Amino acid sequence: WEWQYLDLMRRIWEEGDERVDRTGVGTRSVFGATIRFDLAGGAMPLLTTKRVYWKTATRELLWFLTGDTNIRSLCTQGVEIWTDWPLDRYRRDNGEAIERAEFSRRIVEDAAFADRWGDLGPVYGKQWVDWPVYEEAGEGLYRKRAAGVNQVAQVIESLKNNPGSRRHIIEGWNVAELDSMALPPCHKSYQFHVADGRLSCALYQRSCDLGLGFAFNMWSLALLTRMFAQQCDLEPGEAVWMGGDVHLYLNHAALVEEQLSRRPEGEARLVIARRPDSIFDYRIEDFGVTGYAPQAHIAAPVAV
Ligand code: THF
Repeated sequence: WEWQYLDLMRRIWEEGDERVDRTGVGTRSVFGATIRFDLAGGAMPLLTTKRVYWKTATRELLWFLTGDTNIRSLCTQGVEIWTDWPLDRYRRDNGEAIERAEFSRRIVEDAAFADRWGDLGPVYGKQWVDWPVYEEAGEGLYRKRAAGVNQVAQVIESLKNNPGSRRHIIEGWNVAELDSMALPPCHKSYQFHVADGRLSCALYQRSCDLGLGFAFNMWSLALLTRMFAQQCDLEPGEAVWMGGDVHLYLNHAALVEEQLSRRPEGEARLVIARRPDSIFDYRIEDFGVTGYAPQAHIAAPVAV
């Protein structure tokens, strides 16, 4: 499967449309791409042409499932993949040249500071488990209902009770709240599908950083599918990834060259140590990977 990724990378680097993107870094991009992976037998789409920190990606996914949108619990676990956005805002608002490590340390040590500066707005976690609902409050007024919609719990229920449905969807793109998010969702829409006792999931990702984010996004798609399958007593089927604007940042040239010179080798498998009571009860210790012997990590900067 990894050749699908490497071929897409080469095509974008050689033929992609070059533009100055939102971040000012510049990208080459193509529009519309699909990558498929068969999850049968515990196989996982973990890139072998560079080391991917799957535990970091897993911690991020578990964080989404808690509904949390503050980076504090990530920073506490040493996960810094979301730190740059709050950091950027803090620097802009305060005109202060604080170091990233110092900012992260304050987020961890000072709860009030984290409340004020660590929140990303109503991003993935909030929309997944608490999508806001409004109810009439009389005199033409509306108020937010105390509990929103838990899309994750609803999809688990619909998979159990009505597996043949074509509506098993978890949506992150809440149009009315996009403006209050640090970043509008990239992996915005997940659709599950049951056929022949197997659970598949398709992700539509409107925008994909192929050099950096994709490895995480593909892993999380597969992991989420495995967790859903376990909870619904189904066998894992396929993970189908669909990208809209799929791009390579121009400052990832060294990564692209190095990765395209490597060849995939081996296949990772996921072991889930127990069957938690619900989709919300997984812990990082529940997951193990076997057969993963990747080539060296390739560092690359993230565009904010
Ligand atoms: N913005 C951009 N420009 N790229 C992205 O991939 C991205 N995301 C999330 C939101 N905005 C994005 C953030 N997710 C890394 C991984 C995932 C991220 C952000 C950054 C990253 O730096 N990964 C490194 C090191 C990881 C580590 O140190 O643990 C890597 O080599 O994988 C995509 O959803």
